[in-house]
Amino acid sequence: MSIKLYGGQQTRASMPRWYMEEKGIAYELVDVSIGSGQNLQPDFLAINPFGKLPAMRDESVLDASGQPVTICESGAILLHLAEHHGGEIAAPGDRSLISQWTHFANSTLAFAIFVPDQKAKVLPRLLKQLDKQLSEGFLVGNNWGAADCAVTAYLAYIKLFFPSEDLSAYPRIETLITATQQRPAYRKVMGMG
Ligand SMILES: N[C@@H](CCC(=O)N[C@@H](CS)C(=O)NCC(=O)O)C(=O)O
Repeated sequence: MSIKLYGGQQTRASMPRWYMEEKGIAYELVDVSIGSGQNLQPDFLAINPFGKLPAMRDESVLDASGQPVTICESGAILLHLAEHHGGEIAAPGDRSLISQWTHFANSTLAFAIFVPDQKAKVLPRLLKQLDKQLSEGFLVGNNWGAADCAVTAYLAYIKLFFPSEDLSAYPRIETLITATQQRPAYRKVMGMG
């Protein structure tokens, strides 16, 4: 199999994995246990010297020295998949927009969800705008893609990590989270049975 995704239970590997499951992209999952410190062993550090999950090796895409590309960072992996396997780049600007959304999800939205003072000050503003934007369709182009995957995964984290969070002011976000939690591909990668 040309794609190896290195991931572990309850890591951000679920994001690129969800994307590949939804898009029918074949991959091999290599389970790396953080609990037992496998991510810090030489075998895995050769894949990602930072010892972080997820990481991915794609034998169908080569780097400048002709080697299979090996990358880390869930957002970069999603963009790579969108470009090389998901057929998402219909116009040059699509790559820029997908990059914008994966960065937004992994930095701006993630900080607003998980950093306590940001959660109070910034999250409501982001959710209000996302609620509006989600009513306008997919985030990039006319099909579900990497941008939707990244942003939706973080929105769903809100209910996962803060189950009593009241999202009733953002009805489209609530609907999206509920619908996402029912998707077989999402349930599979999140270990929801
Ligand atoms: N921004 C990175 C975060 C990567 C990250 O922090 N991964 C966690 C699991 S979700 C990890 O590998 N933790 C193990 C450690 O830091 O030792 C991404 O989105 O890929």
